[in-house]
Amino acid sequence: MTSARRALAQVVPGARRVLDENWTGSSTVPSRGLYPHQWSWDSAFIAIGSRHLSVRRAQRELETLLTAQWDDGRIPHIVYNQAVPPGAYFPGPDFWRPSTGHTGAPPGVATSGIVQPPVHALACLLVHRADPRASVGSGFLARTYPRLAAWHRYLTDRRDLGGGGLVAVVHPWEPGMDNSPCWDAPLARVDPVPPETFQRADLDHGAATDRPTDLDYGRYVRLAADYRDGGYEDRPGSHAFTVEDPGVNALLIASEHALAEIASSLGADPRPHRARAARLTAALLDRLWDPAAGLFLCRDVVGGGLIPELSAAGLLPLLVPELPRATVDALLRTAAGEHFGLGTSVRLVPSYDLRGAAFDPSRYWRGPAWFNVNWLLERGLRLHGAVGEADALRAAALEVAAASGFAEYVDPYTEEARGTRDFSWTAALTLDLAVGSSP
Ligand code: 2M8
Repeated sequence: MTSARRALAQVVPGARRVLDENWTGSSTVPSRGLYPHQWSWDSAFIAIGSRHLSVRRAQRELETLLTAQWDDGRIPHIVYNQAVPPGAYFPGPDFWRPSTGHTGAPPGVATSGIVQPPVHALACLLVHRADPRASVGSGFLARTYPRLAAWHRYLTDRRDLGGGGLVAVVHPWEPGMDNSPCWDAPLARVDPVPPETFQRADLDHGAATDRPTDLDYGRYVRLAADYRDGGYEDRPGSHAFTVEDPGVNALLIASEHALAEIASSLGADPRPHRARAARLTAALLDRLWDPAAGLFLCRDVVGGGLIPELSAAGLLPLLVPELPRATVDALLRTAAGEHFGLGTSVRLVPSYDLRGAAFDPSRYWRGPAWFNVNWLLERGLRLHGAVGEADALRAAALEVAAASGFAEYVDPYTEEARGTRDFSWTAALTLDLAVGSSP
């Protein structure tokens, strides 16, 4: 048996086992030990994979998350399982409660107050497509569409903090790439809270060398506490950390296109969604494209200017259907070039510049290869006709996921497992690739 066939034979039962073990009855934890609650973009990726096991379960995953939506439209980045002991994860639910005691979450639901990348409309569309007749029969899209539309409105109306038509994030946890070197300069302006004022739980489950540092955490806590104490208001100029990230905005554009399709299938008008996607695409090109780097960069709204660090988030605009051909070609060259080495020095794209001064092959989002980033890139490559590259990436992802025990992330050179194992989105997205990729 070839290694590709062996990987395929291992991935499907292995992924099913991970997803079954991490299912709680209403959603899936990213990992039983390290992340014992529901995370926003994790659940979107998990549903994309679990739709191949049970469409109803994938629908439930997404709807559990969507019913935790705040009254202003935001979808919180964590929905807490209140049966889990409060010390099992830091920060726990109490951390996010402002002095008024009320967040915008529905009564009885405990959530964080920040957000994560908007992959949800794309996930809902893919879950619908797994069994359109059952989806229509159960009213899945009719129930989720208004919530998804309100979520996108929150992002475009309340989070255009730079005033240029893009969504900004206000905390390094929001783009999902927590300790990316892109945040080093903007975070350096943030006064960390002292380490003795909080108790990390993550180091009980993972090697310290694979995780953010205490100094990082001190700054994460400061930013989250300031946002909470300001009543989660999104006024321009009120956040010490305000960044426009190409990954977040590319995912919003892809999801806005998905929303247009969802609207059409419900007999609603898709044109406002297409128009919003077109405006976001123009703003993305205008504000974040760096021709010299051949990559989209992050914009530091507080400090001003583009951040000169090369992150895999800058390749994610390959998910944007209306990207000009010259920009696509430049991104393909950058992906295969010395900074990301895809198909040349590595088989899976690293999260950060292989040549960057801050590159670390083990430490979380500062170099390791992640399966969600590679799944998104595989999709983007296919969308723009780079079929050979997409096929090679798919084969590598299947092989590495199976060999690593569905690791959270891997060293991009050695492909050895890092972080936790039996990680849900690794299982879900490789299952999706194994079953033949998303239509
Ligand atoms: C990581 O982030 C959380 C905080 O949200 C953490 O470090 O505790 C990130 O990898 C993030 O992208 C992911 O959604 C989350 C759960 O898998 O873990």
